[in-house]
Amino acid sequence: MKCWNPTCECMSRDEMSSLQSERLINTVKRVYYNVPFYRNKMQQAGLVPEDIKTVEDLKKLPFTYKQDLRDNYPYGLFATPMSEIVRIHASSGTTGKQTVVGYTRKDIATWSEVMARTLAAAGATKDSFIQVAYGYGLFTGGLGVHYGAERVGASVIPISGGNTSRQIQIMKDFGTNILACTPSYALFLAETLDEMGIDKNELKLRAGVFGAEPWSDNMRKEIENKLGILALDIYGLSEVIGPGVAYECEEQHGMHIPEDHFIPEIINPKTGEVMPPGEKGELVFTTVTKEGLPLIRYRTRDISALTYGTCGCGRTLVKMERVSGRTDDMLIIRGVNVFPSQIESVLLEIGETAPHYLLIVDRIGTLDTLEVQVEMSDKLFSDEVKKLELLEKKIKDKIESTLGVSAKIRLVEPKTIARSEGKAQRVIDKRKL
Ligand code: DLL
Repeated sequence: MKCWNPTCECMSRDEMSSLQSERLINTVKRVYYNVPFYRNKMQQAGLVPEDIKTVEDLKKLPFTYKQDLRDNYPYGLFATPMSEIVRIHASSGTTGKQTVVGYTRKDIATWSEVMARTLAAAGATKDSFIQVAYGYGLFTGGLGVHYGAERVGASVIPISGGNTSRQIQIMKDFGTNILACTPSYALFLAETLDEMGIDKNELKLRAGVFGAEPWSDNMRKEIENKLGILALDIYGLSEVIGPGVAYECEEQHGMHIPEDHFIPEIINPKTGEVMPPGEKGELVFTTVTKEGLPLIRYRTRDISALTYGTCGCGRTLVKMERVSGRTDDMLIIRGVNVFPSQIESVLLEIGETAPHYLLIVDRIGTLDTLEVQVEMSDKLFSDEVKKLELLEKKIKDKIESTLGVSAKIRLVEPKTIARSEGKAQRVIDKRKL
């Protein structure tokens, strides 16, 4: 599969560092003189723009948090006059105010460029048909992929999320080659395909770019088998730009970050210290080309690790490993750290249930409880009780041995766990109520 922009995706480390340094110096100047919030923070840290001379100096700069965006709601961190802003998006999040982000015309061009790289890595060309089933609207998924697909010159099918049987009909009739949606929705589409009695070979689907929520390699295999495609992980967040912050290539081993635009770091979330390559920690981004909302050392709360080197695909861009969870969606159950994605991985590895699950965490007295509800497949549903009990025990034992936490397993009837058309909700934590 072709690189969209070999000059930027395959440059040497030295070339990349000098490009990053030059762009970082400009960004720091821009935010210092245009955004009072950044100026104040730098002054408090005793820094002036001239202190930032190379990308190595990045670690001197203070972090920016989601809360800072909320405190400056809606436009307080924008670095250009509103007359330069041509698009506004927002991400809802579970608590507090929306996070509002703005793009200048050049930012939209940057976004289209990084999304074109993402889609080209999935095999998109001007001959492709790309079905965009991410939501259109304030969410960045739909329009982000849309603009990238147009930049590639593909034929875009802007269907947005929902209306699942129509999605399948269109996929079949319009000859969709690349599907873009959340991995949970991809699975739901696969299930519906089956129900509609359409064989995957009747479709022209070749690849999917799935992201916006955590998923596991086992889930990938499930989607690939059911849809007969190459399933690629794509990552992004509205604050940084939207989708396009990292993308997998055909190697399926980590996501390339277009670091000529977004410089990543991995830090220890407790101490803020920068961690060496390969170690897991919190992902932090600094944007070096954005105009509307430049971000300095933005704490994503996503957990990942970075690896440098030349990839099998030829790209030299740093890779981030699959997001294993968020510093804030980690459940602590009786003192054990549990990420929903770890449980998903166990369920799919056993592979005897449907890939739909819900975690219910509660506290009885002082004791945390974890219930894992998992859907039976139709075949399993008709099995005898004894067999089901054995399966429950098998799941329970496997979760206990892999995660070190005991859980109650409840096999529930097929199709009883709510399906999502966007980001799936997998955890109900009753302890907070
Ligand atoms: O979800 C942007 C996006 C749209 C990415 C479409 C990929 C595809 P937000 O709504 O701001 O933006 O949510 C960002 O979603 O901090 C992660 O916690 C999570 N996330 C996004 N992609 C992945 C992924 C979009 N591939 C938040 N794996 C991020 C795991 C992901 N988590």
